[in-house]
Amino acid sequence: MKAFATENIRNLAVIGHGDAGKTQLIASLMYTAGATPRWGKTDEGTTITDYDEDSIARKISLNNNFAHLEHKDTKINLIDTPGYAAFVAHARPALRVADCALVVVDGVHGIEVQTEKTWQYANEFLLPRFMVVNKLDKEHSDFGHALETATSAFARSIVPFTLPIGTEANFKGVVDVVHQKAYEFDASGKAKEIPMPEQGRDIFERTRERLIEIVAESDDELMEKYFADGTLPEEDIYPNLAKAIANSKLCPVYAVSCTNLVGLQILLDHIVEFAPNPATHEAEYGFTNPDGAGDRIPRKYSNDEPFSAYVFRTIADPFAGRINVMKIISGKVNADATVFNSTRDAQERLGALHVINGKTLEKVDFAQTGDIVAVVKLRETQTGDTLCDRANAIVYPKVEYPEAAIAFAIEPKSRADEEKISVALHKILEEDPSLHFDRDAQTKEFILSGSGQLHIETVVDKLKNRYHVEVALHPPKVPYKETITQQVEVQGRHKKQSGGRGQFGDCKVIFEPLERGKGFEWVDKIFGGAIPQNFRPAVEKGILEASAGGAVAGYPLVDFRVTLIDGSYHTVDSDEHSFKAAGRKAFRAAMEKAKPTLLEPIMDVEVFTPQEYSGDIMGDLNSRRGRVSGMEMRGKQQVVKAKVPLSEMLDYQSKLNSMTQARGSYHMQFSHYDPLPGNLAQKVIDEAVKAGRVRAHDEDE
Ligand SMILES: Nc1nc2c(ncn2[C@@H]2O[C@H](COP(=O)(O)OP(=O)(O)OP(=O)(O)O)[C@@H](O)[C@H]2O)c(=O)[nH]1
Ligand SMILES: [Mg+2]
Repeated sequence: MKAFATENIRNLAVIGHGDAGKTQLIASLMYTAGATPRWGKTDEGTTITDYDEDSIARKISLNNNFAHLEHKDTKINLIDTPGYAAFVAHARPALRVADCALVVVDGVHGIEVQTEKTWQYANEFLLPRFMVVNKLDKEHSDFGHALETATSAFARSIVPFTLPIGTEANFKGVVDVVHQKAYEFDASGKAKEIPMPEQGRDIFERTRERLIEIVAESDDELMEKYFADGTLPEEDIYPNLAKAIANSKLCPVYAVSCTNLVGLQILLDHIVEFAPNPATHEAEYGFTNPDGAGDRIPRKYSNDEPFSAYVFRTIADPFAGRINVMKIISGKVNADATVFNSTRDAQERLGALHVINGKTLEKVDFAQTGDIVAVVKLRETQTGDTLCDRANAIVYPKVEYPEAAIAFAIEPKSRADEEKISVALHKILEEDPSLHFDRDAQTKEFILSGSGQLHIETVVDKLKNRYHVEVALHPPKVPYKETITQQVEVQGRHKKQSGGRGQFGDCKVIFEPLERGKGFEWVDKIFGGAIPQNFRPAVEKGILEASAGGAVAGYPLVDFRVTLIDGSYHTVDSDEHSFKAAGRKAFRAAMEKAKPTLLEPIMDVEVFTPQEYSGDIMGDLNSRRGRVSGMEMRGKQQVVKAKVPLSEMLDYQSKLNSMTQARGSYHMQFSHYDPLPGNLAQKVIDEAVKAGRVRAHDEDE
């Protein structure tokens, strides 16, 4: 692979909703450009970027992967990102290092939930955008409709740079609106110029007019020229279109079919001509110290600046070992260079540098500003780290991932599995910053948290297939709580006589239920000195401690008030310890009579779905004890809002996928606690007893 100057590099993060065809687009672009002799297909599991067995088996991308091609003396680096809800957060580091986002839209469905989400991510990183409307060979595909959904969803000028010739099965060519030419494509994706078609002439003219307007609006002088002549010379149009794109004023749209290789060569031409190169950025900002501490320093994208690079992906390769992928932000770097990891204050020797195509690494001698390269087997470097010149240290801010949404306990199946699990999980975590791993101090269980059930399931698969560690996946834990339903008055009396000084504490208290969310209240209503002032907090403490272990199933008791009304003490034998014990006894006595019950968390749920499935979704939510509270349209998506118990939502993602053919998505957050219905409560209690979480009332002291 030859070296490319910064101006001749394009870094594109391919983003969009799951199934839009991102992985196929990259495979088809590679084939069209002649970068691969064989045309990879997602349906056959032969694409460059979905190479790992989990992706092939599930037919979805699970993490960021890479491909690059050469077109018109330009190196185009393509980062394939996942569009599936559980993995879509990986698009963030890809967008962080890309110089342009390539948004892939399904030509049948138009803009979908994850298209919007990844678009928001791209906004965060202030990224210019290209858009591809894909699958225009398919029945019911509609370029105009897809474009409409885009313009109504996003605030910027979204204008076709190519228009389709023919529809569905007859989609055979495109009109290049910018250069005013028409093309057809042969079986290998090569463009052949044809006469401009008469059909659709009006749309073409309107679109071109709009482009010229956008160019005119970008500059006062051009505006005057435009008013005087009614148009602009070609030499003013092209560079100013590129500028409008780089300034995020304009998003060009391309009509393509990845399965028929229609429109792709023109897309490549336009990427070279109009997509920003890395040096288009004015500067990147870092800090002198990790975690954003110290001075803020600008760094230009230039070979003349000191070396710096941001590591945005780690791959645990079973053969090569740990692969770190970085974007060179400034300077030049040679293979075998010694660099400084400024995030960890450590020296690293780079070894060989590589460019990446899927699982294939190819050695290069050096890399320049703007390029994306991989290094193997660094000692300490991880995703999110900065590598740089020690004398000119800089630390770039890390890309943040969203919080984990769900936690599962996993249990190694055998002793051997237990021994291997930590090492294996450590490697998986290096690859996946959206995953978290804890060990519960009390139960000794391994807790994995991630973005959804599917996410955790892929981790379990990886443990098994790649690291030969077998684990059982336990259902996620629901944080139940307990409360009381009746007011009771009880006595707690603790008395022990065993030679020497005895123990004595005695209290009379009233327990009463409080409203949901009130927690715990303590009221001291003792008049006089039935219990000395200094022992009363011990009673409260004893009750609180006991309430943490619950009354029926070991969950914390909440929403109750305790009023201390009377008691007695002994001048010699009474002490704090005795009154704490009295408090605990009062608690237990109260639980015998106050009719304790279980509370369950209720979630606010929003489901996004194509309209045709909303009936099924509501029916299903009802069967999950949910209460649908509203419906609205957002773009082309129907949003169903409901309150649903958390315990009913644990398997929701997979059900939603099967109901909507993977086109629905949802999010939820905690709303409030409600009483758990009797039959379900009994189940939870039985389980708690079986798990040994409810202790028999020990006659302590
Ligand atoms: N008819 C038709 N099908 C296409 C086209 N492009 C992709 N597909 C199909 O769409 C499906 C999804 O393609 P992928 O490339 O895996 O989609 P993706 O966007 O990478 O999906 P995720 O990785 O899950 O986000 C596959 O079955 C492809 O064959 C196209 O131009 N026309
Ligand atoms: Mg994919």
